[in-house]
Amino acid sequence: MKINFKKITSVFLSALVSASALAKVEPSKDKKLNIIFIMTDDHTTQALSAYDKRFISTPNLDRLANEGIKFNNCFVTNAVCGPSRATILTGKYNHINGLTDNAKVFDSTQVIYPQLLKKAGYQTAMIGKWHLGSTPMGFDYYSILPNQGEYYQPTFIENGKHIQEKGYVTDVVTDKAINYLNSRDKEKPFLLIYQQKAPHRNWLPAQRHLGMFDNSTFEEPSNLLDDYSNRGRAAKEQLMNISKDMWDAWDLKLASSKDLDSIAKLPRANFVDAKDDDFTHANDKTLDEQRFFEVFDRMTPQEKAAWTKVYDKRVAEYKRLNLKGDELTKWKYQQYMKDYLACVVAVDENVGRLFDYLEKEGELDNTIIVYTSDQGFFLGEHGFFDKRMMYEECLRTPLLIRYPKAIKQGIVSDALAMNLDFAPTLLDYAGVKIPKDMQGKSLKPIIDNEGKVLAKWRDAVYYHYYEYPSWHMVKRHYGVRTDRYKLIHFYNDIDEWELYDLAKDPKEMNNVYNDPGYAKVAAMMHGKMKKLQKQYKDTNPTEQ
Ligand code: SGN
Ligand code: CA
Repeated sequence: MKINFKKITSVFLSALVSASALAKVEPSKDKKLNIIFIMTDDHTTQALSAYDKRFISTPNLDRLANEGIKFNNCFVTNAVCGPSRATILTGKYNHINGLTDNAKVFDSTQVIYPQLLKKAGYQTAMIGKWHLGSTPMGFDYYSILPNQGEYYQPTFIENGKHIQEKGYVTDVVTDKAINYLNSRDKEKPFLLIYQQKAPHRNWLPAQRHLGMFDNSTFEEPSNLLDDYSNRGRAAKEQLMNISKDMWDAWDLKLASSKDLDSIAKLPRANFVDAKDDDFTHANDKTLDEQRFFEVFDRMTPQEKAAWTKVYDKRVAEYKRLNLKGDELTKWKYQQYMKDYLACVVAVDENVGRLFDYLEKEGELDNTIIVYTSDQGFFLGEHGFFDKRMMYEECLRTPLLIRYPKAIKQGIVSDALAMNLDFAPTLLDYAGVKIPKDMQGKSLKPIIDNEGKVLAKWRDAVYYHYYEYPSWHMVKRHYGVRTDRYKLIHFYNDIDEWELYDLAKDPKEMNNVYNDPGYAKVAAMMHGKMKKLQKQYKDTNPTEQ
């Protein structure tokens, strides 16, 4: 009889590994772990099947949850792109790191966690969406999308040089990540920050996913047709309503091939460049077709032909149905979901490609992999798209972490986690000292406690949003959320308070701030808010 020693050894070894996982191996004593920080843009938990199975299946992302930890309550400090990124890198609130809104430029002389890892011997790379205005510092290699980036044939700035790439952005960012890992120094641990543009507006799916949801009908949120009664002016006066603020060509892809042909004949000088930070164009629908043409025109002739074949059917349906009012809103919601979700499918596939590469290299289990988004997003809840509001759908962001050497498989945490905690957590796992002035906390003790809340853990999170007036016109506000209540103050050109009882009103339809039955709760929440403002040094919140 032939004995397969190799197999026996590997069975024995894997038994040892799982035994040691339960015994909580100290990762710093082990071979230095690698870190991959994966972040997408505007990917909300409703569109990630580890959290919500109503709309889409994301098997590769779910793998992180099944083989690691899923945080159900991870919240951002400010639900908009640049500010969230600045908080993640510095471990500090935006009034401290200076990047209160997307129009500002990040002061890259500040200490960010990749720099500290680099000093500790890590090779560091930043690939994909950066969106902080300044040049990335603290990286051995960077290849970033300028500003928001483009879906088709994206341009990158690679270690200072502009490079025009071919293909679909989600695939290209992954190609670059894999190429980088291939060329790394295999003797040293690495930090790879891999950040997708998708599924950001204006939701252009990859060629292989065009029309993939054409036969699907998505469940509508119960508050898709919200009339904002029992809420204040902030909810009523925003410009992110599916019914009135989505653009026909740019968002809903309702420019037919004929329209696009005629735009193509106009002199290029007619095209107005609506820059991301220039919100004067934010609701100027006269630019709609031109703006769509600009992104469409990046496609190759074959890509354009495949695109119009699919979307001409949508245009024909739109004309044939000739819907009005609520029926039109519901139809728009379906089209929005089709495009947004198709962009998420490409993200999931590409995360799968990255896992395959790591597995082949034998590095998968030696790498702590974090998955998150810069914030959540509204998928029709309250009739909204976009984010910014301190309401649940965009305050919450996905957080999945896999590292089988020290994280038990399939654990779930309801602890109040924050994007403020990411930097301290990663430094902690890497065995690098966490600077005292970082305002977040390492999540490692919670993870070691199998996700269960610790006696000394925070009981509330603090939020502050500043970008007003700007895109979508969401009023400035700050607030505090505990596991049950949420208190928000909208300020600047308004002075209104909202209080929600999330146990009784999880969809935040009923502001109880002036309800005498909630006076005690309101007082308790004011107390927590004051305490956190002091702790985080945001004591003059209306003065930024
Ligand atoms: C663009 C989008 C907005 C979006 C901002 C910020 N408009 O300006 O809808 O809120 O980005 O997004 S678009 O017409 O150009 O698509 S963020 O994720 O970068 O904060
Ligand atoms: Ca974003």
